[in-house]
Amino acid sequence: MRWRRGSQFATAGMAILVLAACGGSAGGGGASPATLNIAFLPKAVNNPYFDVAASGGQEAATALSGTFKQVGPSEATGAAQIPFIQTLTSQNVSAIVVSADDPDAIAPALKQAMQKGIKVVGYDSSPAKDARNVFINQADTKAIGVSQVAMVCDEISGCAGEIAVLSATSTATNQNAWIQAMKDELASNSKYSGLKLVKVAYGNDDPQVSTTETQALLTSYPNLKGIISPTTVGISAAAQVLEQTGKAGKVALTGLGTPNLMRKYVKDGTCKEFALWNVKDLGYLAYYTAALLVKGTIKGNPGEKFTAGRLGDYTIDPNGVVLLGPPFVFKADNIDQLNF
Ligand code: RAM
Repeated sequence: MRWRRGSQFATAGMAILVLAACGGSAGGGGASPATLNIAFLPKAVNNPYFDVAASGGQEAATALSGTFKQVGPSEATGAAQIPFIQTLTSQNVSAIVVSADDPDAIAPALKQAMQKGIKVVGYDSSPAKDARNVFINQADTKAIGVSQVAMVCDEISGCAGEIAVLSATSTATNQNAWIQAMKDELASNSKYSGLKLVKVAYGNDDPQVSTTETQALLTSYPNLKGIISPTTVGISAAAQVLEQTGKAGKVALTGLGTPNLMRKYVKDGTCKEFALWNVKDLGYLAYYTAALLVKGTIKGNPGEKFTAGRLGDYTIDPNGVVLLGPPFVFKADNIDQLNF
């Protein structure tokens, strides 16, 4: 397998480059100039995906002699994230690294934090553009949409018939952008003229709701040929439903998942392939970028270049976005090499 950038796999044995005391003024709340007091606020804390990202944040914190903590709701909604943003703001953390459940709902609270001098970095799912300094995008949005459609097509005999999407919450910035990219690809690429997207269902990144929604898809669309679930919670719940209802192998399943949650289903053929990125590196890059903002080494302006430790060099794009790298496809022949 190949990750474009350094990963826990590709860089085994590589030296970690520690960014030594960067110059520049300190940013960040009431923290003392040297303090990197950075908090991660994921969509929800009971989602293993965010624990993997947190391990990368912790790694970067150790490399930079900063502190790391993760707080967040157990339900993936913008409303549930707001009090956490307010508490972190009153605690004067130096930066908040947030995956938005709802880009607009959390924007006012994030803007209040920014007014206090707290740096805001989006990761995984971006807050509104004016409510963050930088967004760390895990992979190119279009590339994700295109690859999701290509995988479901590969797995459906003749690449024809009804397909559905099982998403996370209806307000998730990342899933909504990926679904739009899938729709664009389905509409514009004649290769997929036989595929018909009949429903976008929302499992809310909740295993139980995702299970119920998958069951409802199978009942409402008895001719369904494939499901794309671009969420680690949704795809694993859908796999379980397909297996339990005897639909494994009959209804194709692909999407975005973690190898540990999907290993069993890849091995038994319920899901032949799915994609994801290096989640630990996403957390590492998000922490690192937040730290450089706090130190004043970067301002978050388009065109700025910086080095993020063991991951190397990045540039902030015109939309204030930093791209981690391309998605990676997991299959039976590589899934045992990956453990997260
Ligand atoms: C879930 C979350 C997260 C998304 C992954 C693929 O864990 O919705 O935001 O990036 O799936």
